[in-house]
Amino acid sequence: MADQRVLITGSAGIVGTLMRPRLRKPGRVLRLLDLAEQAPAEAGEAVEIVTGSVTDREAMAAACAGADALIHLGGHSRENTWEATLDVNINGTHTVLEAAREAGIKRVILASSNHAVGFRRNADAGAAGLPADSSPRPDTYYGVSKAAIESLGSLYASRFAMDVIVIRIGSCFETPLPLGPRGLTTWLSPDDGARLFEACLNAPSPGYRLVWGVSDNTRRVYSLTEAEALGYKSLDNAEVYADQLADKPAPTGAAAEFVGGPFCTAPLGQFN
Ligand code: 15L
Repeated sequence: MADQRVLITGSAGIVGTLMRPRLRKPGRVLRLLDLAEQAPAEAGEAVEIVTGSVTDREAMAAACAGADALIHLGGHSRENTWEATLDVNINGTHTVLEAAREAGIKRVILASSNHAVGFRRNADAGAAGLPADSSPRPDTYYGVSKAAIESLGSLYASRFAMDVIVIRIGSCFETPLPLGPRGLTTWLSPDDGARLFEACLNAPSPGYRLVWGVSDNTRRVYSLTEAEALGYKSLDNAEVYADQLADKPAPTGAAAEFVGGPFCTAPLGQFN
């Protein structure tokens, strides 16, 4: 049987770098696209390194050719100017989806963020957690761009019968420690991240889905029901780091009230 070829955009970014070693497996080739320089293939590592931008139609058409699935992580991952956010995150995702559609890629996974709903209240989460399809309440231009790509994904799934799974990622880092106490709520461990991407790649005929990307943290405020319906099972819990964060100041004010934390008060349109 031919290898499964998975195109990952933004593969040199934080999440992409964490996923590269975790998503490799026999019978799979990872095609890694980024503007930034990437580590060359290790001995025996089935990767194709592509340098290109998600805003470049020709580069995206070439990158999508022959791919079976797409994981779109590319784009600005924090607040930026409106122009840059529009160009790279929203127009870039449109370019990526168009290229995927034209190339006949049927399975697309889009990286959204908790900041699409950053102004939802932690206190409204309830026992099950905030539903994954809570309507957008963005906290930044960045959050607006994530809400927009969720809509684009829905549109492409409905119009073109593509399977599009959008993941509202909490905070995917090696550990929650750099994030401070909020990380005990929002952390998606890299291993859980890989488990979730695998579930998204393998779920039979999911159509359009919106799920949270978070570990089964004791303090989580996001529902896992929707991701679990795809076959995801979290095996990690940020609480094991709680002692190491005990003397760090807890968020206050809006950063404590809303799920977007410090993004809710970050100056709009300013790179930070
Ligand atoms: C995000 O969407 C960012 O890309 C990431 O850098 C983190 O800041 C994360 O949200 C978060 O909320 O911690």
